[in-house]
Amino acid sequence: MSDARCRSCGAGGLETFLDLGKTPLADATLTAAELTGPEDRFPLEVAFCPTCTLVQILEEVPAERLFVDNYLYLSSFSDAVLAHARRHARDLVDARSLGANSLVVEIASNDGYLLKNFVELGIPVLGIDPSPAPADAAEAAGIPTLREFFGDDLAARLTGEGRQADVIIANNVMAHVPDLNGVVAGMKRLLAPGGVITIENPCVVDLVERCEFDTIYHEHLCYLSCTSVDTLVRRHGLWLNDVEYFPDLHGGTLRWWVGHEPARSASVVRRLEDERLKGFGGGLRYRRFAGDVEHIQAALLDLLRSARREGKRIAAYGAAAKGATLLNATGIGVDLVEFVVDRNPMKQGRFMPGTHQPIRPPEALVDEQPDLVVMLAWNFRDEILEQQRAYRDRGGAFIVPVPVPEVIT
Ligand code: DWN
Ligand code: ZN
Repeated sequence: MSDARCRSCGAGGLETFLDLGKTPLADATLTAAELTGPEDRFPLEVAFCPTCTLVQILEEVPAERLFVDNYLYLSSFSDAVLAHARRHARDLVDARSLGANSLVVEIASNDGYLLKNFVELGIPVLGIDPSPAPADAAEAAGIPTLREFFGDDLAARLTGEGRQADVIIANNVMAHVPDLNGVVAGMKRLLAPGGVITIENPCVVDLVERCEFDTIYHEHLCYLSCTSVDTLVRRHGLWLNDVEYFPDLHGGTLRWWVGHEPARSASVVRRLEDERLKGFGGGLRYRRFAGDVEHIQAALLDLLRSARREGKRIAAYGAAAKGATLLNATGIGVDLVEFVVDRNPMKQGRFMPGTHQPIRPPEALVDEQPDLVVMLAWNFRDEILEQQRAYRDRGGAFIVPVPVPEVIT
C-alpha cells in the first residue's frame, strides 16, 4: 500500500502492483559526450486506485524535465499516425460543420501533424505545446502554437480574451499531465456551448491484456480506462458520451468524446460493463499482469541470449520511449543488442537512455545485416515490416517483443 494520493480523486490507499525498477527518462537520448556523465534514474512503480480505478505511476518527474529540456518526439514520423489524424480532422469538420468562424484547439499539438488538416480547410486553430522542437516544427508549418502547458489558468486567460473552442483535441496527453483535474477543469472552461472534446489515449485494458508493459514510463503518469475517464470528467461537469476503439494504434487506443451535456452512447455503456466484467475495477487483474510481465522479460532474454550464443548479431528498430523501458527494465544492454535504428534524424547519432546503444539511420540494417532486429516500435509493426523489405529479403528477421516474443522473417 502506497502513501501517495491518487492523481484523479485524491484518495489514499493506492495499491502498487508492478515495479519496473529505477529507469532513466525514456526519451532522454544521450550525446556521445554525455555517455560518461551522470544519468538520472527514477523509480518506476505502478499503482491502482481502488476508489476511482485510475492506474498511475508513483514517481513524478517535473514536466519541464520531461517535455522541455530535450524532447525530440515528432508525431509526423509515422504514416499511420498522419493518416489517423487526417481522418479524425475530416470527421470533425463534417460532423461539427466547422468553418471560418470555428476554433479548434489541440492540447499537446506536437509538430502540427493534426491541426494542419484544419488549416488546409481554412478553419482557425490554436496549438498548445511546451516542447520546443515540436513547437518549432509546428510554427514552421504555419500552426499558431502557445508554448505552454495547458491548465485552467491558460483556459481562463484564453476565455478572458473572448476565445472559446468548438473542438478541443487531446491526443496522447491526458496520460502525461500531473494536474489531471486542472486540465479537465480548463477543458470545461474553454469549451464553447455545444462544443466537443476528444481525448485519445492508449487504453489500460489493452496494456494489460497485450502485456504492453514497455509503454510504462515516466512521461505516462497515468493509464486510462473508460471507467477512470468517466469518473474524472464527471467531476468537472462534463459527460463521457461516446468512445471509439483503434486496436492497431499505439497498441490499442480509445478516443473518448466528451461534452457539456449528457448524451451517452451504447458503446460507452458496453465498454464500462466490459471493464467491470474483466476485473479492471479491482486490483487483482493488475497483480496478475505483473506476473505476465516477468514471464515475457524472461522469454525475451532467453531468445536474445541463445541467439548471441549462436554468434548471431542483434539490433533494434525504433528509438522509442517504450524501447527505453523495454531495454532498461529487462536488462538488454549492448552485449545483446548492438545498436538501434530510427528515422528521426534528431535521434540519430545519439544513444539510448541507460543502455547506451548507438542510434543510427534505418539504412544501417541493410549495411550491417544483423541476424535479428528487436522491434521496439512494435506499434508500427506493419509499416516497419513493409519498409524493411530489403533487410528481410536478405534473410533478416524481426522480433516483436509483446504480447509474447515472436520472430517474423
Ligand atoms: O505518448 C507518447 C507516444 C504516443 O509517442 C509519447 N509520450 C512519446 C511517444 O512514445 P514512443 O516514442 O514510444 O512512440 P513511438 O511513436 O512508438 O516511437 C516510434 C519511434 O520510431 C520514433 O522515434 C520514430 C521511429 N520510427 C521510425 O524510425 N520509423 C517510427 C516509424 C513509424 C518508422 O517507420
Ligand atoms: Zn482515484
